[in-house]
Amino acid sequence: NRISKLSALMILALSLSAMAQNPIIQTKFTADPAPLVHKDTVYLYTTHDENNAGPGMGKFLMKDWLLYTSTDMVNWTDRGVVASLKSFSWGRQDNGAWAHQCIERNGKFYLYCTVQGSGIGVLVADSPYGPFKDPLGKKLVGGDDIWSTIDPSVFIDDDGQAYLYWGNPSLWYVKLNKDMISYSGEIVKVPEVGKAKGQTTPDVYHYQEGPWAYKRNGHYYMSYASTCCPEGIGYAMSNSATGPWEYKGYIMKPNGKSSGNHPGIIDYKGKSYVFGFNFRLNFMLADLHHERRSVCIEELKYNPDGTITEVPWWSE
Ligand code: FUB
Repeated sequence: NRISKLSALMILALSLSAMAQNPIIQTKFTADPAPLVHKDTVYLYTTHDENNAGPGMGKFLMKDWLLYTSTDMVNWTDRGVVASLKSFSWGRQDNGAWAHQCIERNGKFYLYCTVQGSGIGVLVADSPYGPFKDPLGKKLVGGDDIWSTIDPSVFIDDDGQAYLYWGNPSLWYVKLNKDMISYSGEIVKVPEVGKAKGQTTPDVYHYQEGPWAYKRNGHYYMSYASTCCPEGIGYAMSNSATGPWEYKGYIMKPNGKSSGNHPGIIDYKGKSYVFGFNFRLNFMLADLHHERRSVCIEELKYNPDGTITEVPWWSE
């Protein structure tokens, strides 16, 4: 009887540990996951919520960007800080290292970063580990509406045209030149991403922030954090990188206990994954401070028509 109790406990422990994958990083607070698949490795760039902000320090305290790598989506190696506010001489230095994305082109790695309140900049490196340097010495985008110039996402289409998307509460894009550090043409405001067909008023599906643009099997996808708060992850599809975008549904519905979300989506070794974040570590640590977040992953399934099967809130 004692043996069967022990085996029951062991089975429980094993199933708990199998479920205890999220959050995938438990030694630092991380958010805004931007995974990059390069050769056989997933390079996961994250923002970094510092945990020493006391009351009155504001919601976010974010000064640098971190890198983790994995070759099995289970074990993540901490590669440390890859860039910080100090990487940009033109931006504020005290706080505001918000969402980012790294993309590879012709052997160079381009890390697009939000310096919140200052604009979006780009850093370049010869390796995904860095060192990342600012080739421009000035912001790449960010005009009068500087407070909404956040959350860059970059996508390179099959014809070689690259697009930079960003924005809160509207989605914007511009065509990047082949050098990836300059652009041509107008900056375009994308009309109404995330309305269901025929719908005339915004609702919880609606685009809020955190775009993640990609192409898969001929379909263009725009995933994003849906209307704040709490935020879920919504997505729209199109026949082109410039839209029009048709709202398709939730990838993940919002959860009342959390406020934010921010998608990053990849295919890796025959499976698809959505990254985002939850607040579990923060809750476990007695709610240290509101914006102390932790990156999570769930497997994603596509239907034959390219639509995505909704996944439940991050398993813990
Ligand atoms: O992490 C700071 C900001 O919170 C991001 O830029 C937004 O997408 C939201 O996740």
